Amino acid sequence: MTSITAPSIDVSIPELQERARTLRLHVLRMAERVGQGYVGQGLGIADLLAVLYFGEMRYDPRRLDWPERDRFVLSIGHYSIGLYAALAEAGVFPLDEMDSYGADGSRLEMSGSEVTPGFEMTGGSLGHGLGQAVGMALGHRLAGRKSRTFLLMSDGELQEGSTWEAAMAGAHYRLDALIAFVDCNGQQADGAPATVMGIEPVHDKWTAFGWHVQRIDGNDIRAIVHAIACAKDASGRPHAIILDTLMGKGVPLFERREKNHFIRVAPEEWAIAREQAMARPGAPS
Ligand SMILES: Cc1ncc(C[n+]2csc(CCOP(=O)(O)OP(=O)(O)O)c2C)c(N)n1
Repeated sequence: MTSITAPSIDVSIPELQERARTLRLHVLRMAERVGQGYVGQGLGIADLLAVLYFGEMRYDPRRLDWPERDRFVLSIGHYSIGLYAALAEAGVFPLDEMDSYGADGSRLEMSGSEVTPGFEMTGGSLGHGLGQAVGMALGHRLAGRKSRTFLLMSDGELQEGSTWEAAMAGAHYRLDALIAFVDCNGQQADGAPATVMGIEPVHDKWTAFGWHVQRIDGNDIRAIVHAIACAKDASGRPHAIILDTLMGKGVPLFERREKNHFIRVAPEEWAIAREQAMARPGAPS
């Protein structure tokens, strides 16, 4: 790959879809090693990560401390399996390192942290990502850098007070180089957010906090690309892109699970899952 990936999508939608399929296979490879995990999250967010890491973000996999790089901040440490897949595919660390996922002493822990090359923050304790991303975006501006900050947070994190304090600060400082993606997958550890502590109307809440807001199908690569382009055209406010995603997306065996937060998978199910992830949508089965 080129050393610094081009900003603003100079790759085709089918290429990005192919990347997303590869990321899903990487997620399954890692999860199979440990037989369980946050598989649904990794599969559900593969489309976003394909767009960011293989089209949109400016970064250099061989120079992770390049000050001008765009930042991807993963607030939700338990989604790290998805980010490991993207970083390995991008060449930040060797593909074979994925086989150490979850093992003692591995740099690929089940809940991601800064020991992993390419991670910008340690995210196990939820509700801190937006505050850190706001700080980073403000820091870039003060330093005169063009870097953009992309954040991925979850619907469960909308129940944290710290999220809304940071949202207020982001709007106050008019951080328009900050894009926060909110993964609304409709689940959290104890069930649906609606039954734990209701979060809707999510769009209206971000709007009321002064953000430029869009809500899209987070598993539609074309829609993700379009939403990022629209965010670039709207200056003076930070951007929230709410993603409606399906946990387990791309593997029907997992898409159908009622509780998908942390799954255990029977040994014989992995081959089926792999086969399903390899199938190209629309291709004859
Ligand atoms: C501050 C904090 N509180 C609680 C937890 C425990 N916890 C880990 S994942 C999780 C669910 C959070 O919701 P969400 O990220 O929406 O869940 P998912 O979509 O992954 O099912 C919780 C409560 C935590 N890690 N940090």
